[in-house]
Amino acid sequence: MTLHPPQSPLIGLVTLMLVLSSACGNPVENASLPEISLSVVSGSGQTGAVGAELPQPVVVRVTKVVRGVTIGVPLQLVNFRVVRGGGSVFAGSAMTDLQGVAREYWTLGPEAGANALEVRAVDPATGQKQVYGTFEATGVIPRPEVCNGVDDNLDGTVDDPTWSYCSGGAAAPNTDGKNSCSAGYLDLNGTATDGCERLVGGTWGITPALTMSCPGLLINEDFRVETFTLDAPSRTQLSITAGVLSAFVDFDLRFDVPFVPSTESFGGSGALVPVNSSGISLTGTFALDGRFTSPTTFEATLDLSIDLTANVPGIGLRDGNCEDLHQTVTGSRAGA
Ligand SMILES: [Ca+2]
Ligand SMILES: [Ca+2]
Repeated sequence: MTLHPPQSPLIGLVTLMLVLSSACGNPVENASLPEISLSVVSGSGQTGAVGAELPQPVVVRVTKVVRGVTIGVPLQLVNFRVVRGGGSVFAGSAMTDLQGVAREYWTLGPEAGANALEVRAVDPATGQKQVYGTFEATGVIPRPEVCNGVDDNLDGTVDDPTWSYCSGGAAAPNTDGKNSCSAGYLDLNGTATDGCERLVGGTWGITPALTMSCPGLLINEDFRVETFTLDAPSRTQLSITAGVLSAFVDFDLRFDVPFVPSTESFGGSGALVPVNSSGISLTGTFALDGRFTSPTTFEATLDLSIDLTANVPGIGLRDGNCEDLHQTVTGSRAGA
C-alpha cells in the first residue's frame, strides 16, 4: 500500500494540512502530500533505559478531510526511521488500521541522551521525500532506586512504597530515606515521619537510686547506684557500633553493659568489676533490661547480686551478705 495520490490532478497542488505535532506540543514540519494529514497520537516524549524498547509504542494517525469531515485513512503505509541516538525500530513500517492509526516499537540507542525518530514516506505520485513528524525520547541509564521522587531504576515505580522513611520523594531526617537510621541515630520514638533521633551520651541520673543493704558489713553499709554513664566517643554522641552503659556502685564496683543500639532496646548481664582495692573483696553479677524512651530518657529493670568480704582493720574478715536487688528505674540524661 502506498500514500494516497492527489484526488484530482487538476487541483493537485492543494496545500497539505499536515498538522503534526509531537506529544510535547511542538509543531512539526509538514509535507506536501495532498489531502492527507498525519499526526502523532502518542509515544513521543518518553524516557526509557538506554538500549531498551520504550514502554509505550509510537502511534500516528493518518487522516483526510472528506466533505468537511476528518476521517482516518486505512491501509496507509507509514515508515519509521531513527535519525538520532542510534536506536532501532521493530518493523520499520506499519499499515494504518481502519481508524487510520499505525504503531511502531522503538528501541533507544546505547548512550544516554536524546533520541529521535522520523515518520517518513515517499510520495508515490511525485517521488518526493516526505517527513511527517518526529518522535523524541530520552535515553537514561537505570540506577539504584533512591528516595527522590524519581523512578531511578526505570521499573515503573517511583521510589519504593515499602520505605518507611521516604515520603513524597523526601527522606525523613537522619535516615537513609529507606528503612534505616543514619549512623549514630535511633528511631527512639518509633515515629517514621520525624525520622531518627540522636542518642546522647554522658551521665544519666536514675530514679530512684538503687540501694543495696549489706547488714553484715560494718562499714560502707549501703551501696548506692546513682548514676549511669554512657560511654561514648565524644560524650555528646553515642557510637552506633559500640555503646557501653556503665554504673558505679560506690567506688568499689562497676558494671558495664555493652549494647549495640540498633534498636531502641538495650540489655545485658555479666560480672561486676572491682575498680579499686580498699580491703574489700567484691564479686557479683548484674542483669539489665531496658529501652530508651527518648534521646535523653530510658527505663530499665536492674538485677544486682553482690557478695563481698571486707577485711576490716582490727576486726578481720566480715561477710557483707548483701540482699539481692531487683528494681525498675527511670533514667534521664543530666544536662543538655
Ligand atoms: Ca523504581
Ligand atoms: Ca527514586
